[in-house]
Amino acid sequence: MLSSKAKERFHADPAAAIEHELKAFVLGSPLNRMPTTRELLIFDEPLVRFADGNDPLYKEYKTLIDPAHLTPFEALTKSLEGGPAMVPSQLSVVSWVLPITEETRITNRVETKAPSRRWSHTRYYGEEFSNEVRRFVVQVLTELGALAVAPMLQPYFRTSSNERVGLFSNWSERHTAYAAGHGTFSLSDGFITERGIAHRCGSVVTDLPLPASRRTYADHYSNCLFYVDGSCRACIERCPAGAISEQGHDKLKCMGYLRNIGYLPMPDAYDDEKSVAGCGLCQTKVPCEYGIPVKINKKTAE
Ligand code: B12
Ligand code: SF4
Ligand code: SF4
Repeated sequence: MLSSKAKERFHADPAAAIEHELKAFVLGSPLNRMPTTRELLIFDEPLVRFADGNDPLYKEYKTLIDPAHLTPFEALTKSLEGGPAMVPSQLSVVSWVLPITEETRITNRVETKAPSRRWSHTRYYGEEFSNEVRRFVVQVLTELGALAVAPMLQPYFRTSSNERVGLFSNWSERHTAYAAGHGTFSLSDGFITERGIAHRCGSVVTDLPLPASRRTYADHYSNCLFYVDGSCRACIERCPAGAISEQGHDKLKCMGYLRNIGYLPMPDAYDDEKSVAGCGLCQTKVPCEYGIPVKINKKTAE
């Protein structure tokens, strides 16, 4: 339930109010806590930006990814009874990035074969919490009388594969993050934001008018050192599966490795401890781990 103060904030400046609510929810939620050490957060304060639901990029994604990749209009329409007539043509997308904490990143840096327990917990409990964030944003927008949907929570959400891009889903969170100007893709396939590549991200489509955030990057690879000046390649060395090369990321090799690790065996696991291993070694102990390396290098040279 939104307080009357929160409603006032929404009335005055909806974009700033959503950012405020989202940050407060992430930092205050008891679900954003490591199961082993409740004092530790799973995610730091989120980055919040907005994409224009009619951004031509979404049409481009149909060619770049697959015709099945949904536009915001399709994502909202498919979730409502009543079809297209119910959905206004002007839509916005709230996009957020949940940076993985330093405490977790440090533990993953020393690993060389499988992720640390905290990384694995971020994969399992962190994704459960990400879904809570999705539900929270939908609830806030609905309370304000707006239409809202988190495509990843819909029964229509699915992953698939094609010859062009291999594995893909019909709603790529990172492609919306790109549209909202959060950052760019990279050699390892991860998405590099102001808070680096070690994060999870999410989004909600709404008909609440929100000002689209500016994209300031020259192209979709500008934050990765390899694409900027041919240097770095640290992720190639980090990957235990040999899934990253100068040609990019081999999704099948990566997925095969993730499946192989499967659930981390934890001999001292407490009752009910869940661990989807994940991996993410290519997202720690690399120059893009917690910032934009291109900017960091520039600053060091000054
Ligand atoms: C399927 C999937 C996988 C597959 C395939 C990944 C992939 N790259 O598509 C596998 C199993 C391999 C995988 C592995 C991992 N995943 Co995963 N996965 C997904 C999922 C469910 C869908 C991804 C998708 O739709 N991809 C679409 C395709 C098309 O993307 P793509 O091929 O990478 O895109 C390329 C092209 O578009 C290209 N491109 C070419 N021309 C152009 C032009 C323009 C204009 C643009 C914009 C782009 C572009 O650039 C991109 C990069 O090369 C998402 C959740 C979601 N719904 O988004 C999570 C997600 C991508 N995974 C995530 C994570 C964290 C992981 C792991 C680290 C596992 C873990 N948790 O420990 C590893 C990392 C692997 C890696 N090196 O990136 C995060 C990524 C966050 C981040 N930091 O980038 C996501 C977003 C989940 C989340 N909710 O946060 N994953
Ligand atoms: S480790 Fe280097 S080459 Fe790999 S994604 Fe990060 S910046 Fe790019
Ligand atoms: S997630 Fe692991 S296996 Fe996949 S590319 Fe990164 S380091 Fe390699």
